[in-house]
Amino acid sequence: MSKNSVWKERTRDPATAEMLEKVSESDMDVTTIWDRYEKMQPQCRFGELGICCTICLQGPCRINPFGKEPTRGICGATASTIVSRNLIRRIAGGCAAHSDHGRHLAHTMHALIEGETDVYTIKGEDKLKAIAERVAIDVSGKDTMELAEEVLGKVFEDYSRVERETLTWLKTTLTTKRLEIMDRCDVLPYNIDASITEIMHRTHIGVDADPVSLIFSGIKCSLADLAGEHISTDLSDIMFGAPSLVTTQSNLGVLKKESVNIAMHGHNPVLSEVICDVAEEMEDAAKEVGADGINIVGICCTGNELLMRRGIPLVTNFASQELAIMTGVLDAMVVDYQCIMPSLGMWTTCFHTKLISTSELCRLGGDTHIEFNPSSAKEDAKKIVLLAIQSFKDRNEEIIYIPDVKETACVGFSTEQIVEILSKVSDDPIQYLVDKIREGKILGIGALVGCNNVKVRHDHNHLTIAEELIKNDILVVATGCAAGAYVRAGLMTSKATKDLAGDGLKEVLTELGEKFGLDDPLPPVWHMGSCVDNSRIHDLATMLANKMGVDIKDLPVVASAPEDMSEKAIVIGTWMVATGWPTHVGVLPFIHGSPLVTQIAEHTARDVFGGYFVFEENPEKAGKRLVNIVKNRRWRLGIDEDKTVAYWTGHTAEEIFAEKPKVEADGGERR
Ligand code: NFS
Ligand code: SF4
Repeated sequence: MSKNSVWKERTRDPATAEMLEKVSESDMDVTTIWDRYEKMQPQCRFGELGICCTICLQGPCRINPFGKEPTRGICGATASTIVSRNLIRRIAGGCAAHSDHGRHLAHTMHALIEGETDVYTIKGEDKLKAIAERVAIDVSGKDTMELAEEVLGKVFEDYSRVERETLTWLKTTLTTKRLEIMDRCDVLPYNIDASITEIMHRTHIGVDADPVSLIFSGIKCSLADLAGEHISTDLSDIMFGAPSLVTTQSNLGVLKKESVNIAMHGHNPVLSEVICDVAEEMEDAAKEVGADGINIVGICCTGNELLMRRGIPLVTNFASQELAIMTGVLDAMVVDYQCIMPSLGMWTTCFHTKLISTSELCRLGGDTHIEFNPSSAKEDAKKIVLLAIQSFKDRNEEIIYIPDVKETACVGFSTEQIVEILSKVSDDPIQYLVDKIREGKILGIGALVGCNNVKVRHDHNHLTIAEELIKNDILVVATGCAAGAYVRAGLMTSKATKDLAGDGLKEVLTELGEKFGLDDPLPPVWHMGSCVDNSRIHDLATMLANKMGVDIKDLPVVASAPEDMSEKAIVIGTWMVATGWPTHVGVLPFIHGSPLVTQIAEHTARDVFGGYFVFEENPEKAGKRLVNIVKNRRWRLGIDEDKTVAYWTGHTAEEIFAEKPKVEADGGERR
């Protein structure tokens, strides 16, 4: 057994394993997420099954999962009521996080338009125009600021509408067929905030006890979340530009001993974009303290935003965030909000690293709080960078250890960039993709998204499933910490295409790479951004569906959150199912205490929306199952023959489904 094999059981990332070993050898009084997970064992089974209720103070109430007493909570709530209420409160939590992120971008853009800040500009004029046209604004004769103001007006409307009209960011981003289904099910939200409030109200003691209506209000809120995510992506692209291809390096090895290292961690690009600009101007100040300059790196989705737009290296994803501090060269960890471990305060008190919180929403023990506001953005950013520079002087040279692990990655696959790449090979870019899918060069598309979860080996599920998909000619698009795993593991390289992709996929990626002016194939995993940028994946699928004249539920696509952890992952999974994606999760959500809710997630959802959840903890099995789902959907579309079905029925798919799309909107594929 190699020296750090025990650490390799915890993670598939060599840099993380190396640092875990370092932690074990040190006498620092710190614990990692893995240590704390071990101390937490055994975890509560009632909680795991979702049948513990603390909604009112008569509880906690726990239902006996074996059918014995107690079968109801003190108020009379059944297991299914409790599971549904807990589930949709998580959905509301995820929606709140994403949509509040969108709102903060909207407020920043408002400050820009009102002239309250001169730090931000409209870098994505084309995107602004495209969005304005999409949301039915007459663009003729209007200048950039007028358009921005009108688009922003529509954004604020989606957060505050009184009339029962569907959210603009859903009406203009869903297929017609999807809108019909949603309308029929009465799950089209009119106001993002109201959807969250409605859930908190419904789940209060003594309101909704019907699991089905509870779940449907959860679906409505998940659609509000999709709108909130889409708004976040759109406004970020308007202010900071839509990402385009950029090559960079990632993993802990990008930290530099000689530089002032600043990690930008969290989710919202409004702060990190300014920090990058300001840092460029403050190089001299860094040199004055003996550094050779300022090295900005990213963690989690703020990291993904910077990676996509600026090629800033991603240093870790969620699970390994603490270990960046262990290197002894991280001079500041600057956080906005979401997925920031509360343990960072403990870590930074043991090291010289300054933990700088910047949002009133997110304070941590041991932090230095420098509140960041759009109107004083530059001054705030300067204070933050200066603190990092001063912190450089406090380093303890003796403990410095940077693993020599980094990987190259080609990232920046916004939908705009994808269309541009495809336009090099065809006048009808999306049709090219459709043709390759029909020819079977690309079997389908796999969206690999979501978090790390310490319950599974770090990055292992992400990598195992991606490798299985690309081997089977399924193009992978990725966001969030899944993308963080691929970027650090070398799956976003030409080499990965050459070594790991199936022949058909390799052929297409090679053609695209060459025609786009790269000497090498495009990578087999396309980084589409942060978690709110799942809206980009939604747009890509919608474009494909519209081009093929079908709905997303008919497309040969699958989604997976192999290491799902957060409420945000739950809400994303929910809208993906509702928009027609078969959606795998590798860590079970807390719903299995209710056979009814589990059945809705796995089966009823399929009947109603065409999408459904696939629960599978084994990543090898999950990968194979996802490949089979893609093949099954190809067969249903009439693209491929399925020999088994032909054998048993004596008919081809064409004959079974006389007209296209093959299955009625409220039908759905059967296993
Ligand atoms: Ni998504 Fe991004 Fe990572 Fe999960 Fe957290 S950082 S918003 S929630 S853990 S992928
Ligand atoms: Fe118990 Fe009902 Fe109160 Fe929940 S709401 S804690 S089930 S009494």
